[in-house]
Amino acid sequence: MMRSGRVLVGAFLAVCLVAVMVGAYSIGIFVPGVVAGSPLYEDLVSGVEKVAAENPDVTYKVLEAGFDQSTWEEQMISLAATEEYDLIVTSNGAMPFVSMPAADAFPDQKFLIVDSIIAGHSQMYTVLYNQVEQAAVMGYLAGLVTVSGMEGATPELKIGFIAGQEYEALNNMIKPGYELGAKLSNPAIEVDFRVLGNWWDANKAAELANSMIDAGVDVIMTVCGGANQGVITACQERGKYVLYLDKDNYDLAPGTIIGCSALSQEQAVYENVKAAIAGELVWGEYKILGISDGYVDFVDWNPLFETSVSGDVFVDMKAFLLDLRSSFETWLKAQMGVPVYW
Ligand code: RBF
Repeated sequence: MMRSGRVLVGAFLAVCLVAVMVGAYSIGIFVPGVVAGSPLYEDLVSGVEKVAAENPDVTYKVLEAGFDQSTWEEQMISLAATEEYDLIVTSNGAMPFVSMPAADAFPDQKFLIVDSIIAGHSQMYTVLYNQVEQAAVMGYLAGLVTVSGMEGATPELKIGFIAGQEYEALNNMIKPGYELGAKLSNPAIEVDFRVLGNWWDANKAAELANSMIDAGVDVIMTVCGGANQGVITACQERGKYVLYLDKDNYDLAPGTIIGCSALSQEQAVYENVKAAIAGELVWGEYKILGISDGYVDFVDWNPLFETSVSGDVFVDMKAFLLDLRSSFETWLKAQMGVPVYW
């Protein structure tokens, strides 16, 4: 009996040792909302999936925390309290603050938080995108479209922007960036900005889009997660145009979605999760990724861009992108070089 007991204990220890040696690694993905329809959350999950597909020792679980933001802090504490996860991965600018009580309660818990920034928290690593650049490219295109002879373009120099809610990155990067790009294209352009108040109500988003279209808006940038669909449908029905942030998603509505400016969130998640597993992330640090790093770009390589805009808009936009990508010393780059957010 004694002997078989020892054998069992020995076998158990051997299994543990193998697990440690091959580096079993467990990841909790905290989605602050729902995955479907929110491009950055889709890429958050697919970035981790990619790591797990390459490395059988990596396991992960997805927690969709839903739209009641007042419950996120508690849900994050519960996730950390399982003490099951080597790493919790999450995404959006509020998450460093939402995660702080969980970090305080569980000092060994590490967090990789993308689309956000915080400096000097010893349990967190953050990755921020330069969304001034991302939105400025969209504003420039919106400006070209609204003065163009494209079928849906109105005589008014009004462009639109609908956001799910107001938050720091929106007010300090995305909105000023969009305005900067639009004014660069034509100083007389006005931005009609509306806030939906949530990330899911597609009907209300359609109502907002329709009221903007009634006021002469012909092109709308939408940042509303699952509610983007309402903006897309309204613009489809009225022959107007949509600019889609964060992902190459022309396919959702060819001819209506006429511009996408993407963040390489899947790649950023993939790389930084791998770095965390390898013990290479320096906790407390952050990085900011922009056009020159290859993590922010306008998707002009999808053929649907060329077929969705008029010839002159296409040529102007191509020239603008060439300038932006090749010369970091241009006026625009100088304007965007020191965004106010950090
Ligand atoms: N973006 C989405 O697409 N879907 C969401 O549900 C969503 N929820 C957010 C909640 C908070 C508190 C904050 C600060 C941002 C949220 N965003 C959401 C916006 C997202 O982080 C990012 O700014 C936009 O996708 C534009 O790149």
